[in-house]
Amino acid sequence: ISEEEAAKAAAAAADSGAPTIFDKIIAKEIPSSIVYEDDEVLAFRDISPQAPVHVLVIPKNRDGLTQLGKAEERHAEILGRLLYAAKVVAEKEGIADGFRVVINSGPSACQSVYHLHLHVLGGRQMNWPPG
Ligand code: IU
Repeated sequence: ISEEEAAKAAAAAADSGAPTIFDKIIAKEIPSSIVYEDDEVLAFRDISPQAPVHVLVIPKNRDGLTQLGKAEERHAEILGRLLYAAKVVAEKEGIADGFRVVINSGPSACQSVYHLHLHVLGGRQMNWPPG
């Protein structure tokens, strides 16, 4: 499908709280290209990369974090770990001197998978404003 169709589909996706494909990636039932992993965090290459480096950083235990907009104070620690893992990923990928971290939260931000994830993007000039 085209980029526009993908964006429309993402905008229409809803936060149902149902399990997502990321659970299968965490369980390694679906293969992924893992860049970094620890007890709480998994980072793997996005299947549809938007830059030479495009890695998703996710909590292994979603624990209600379907989207950033649903975060509660008890999530503060894992949110910090995810952000720190993004920096570790950037270093591992050789883009620590310039990279972008994006979180799409909710339909109007075109979130399509309702398991909180950070996009780590780099390896090219990133432009501003984002689309
Ligand atoms: P979004 O922020 O929810 O729109 O991002 C979801 C991302 O998950 C998007 O960039 C997809 O390409 C990516 N992705 C993936 O890497 N593997 C998958 O099996 C699926 C989506 I579904």
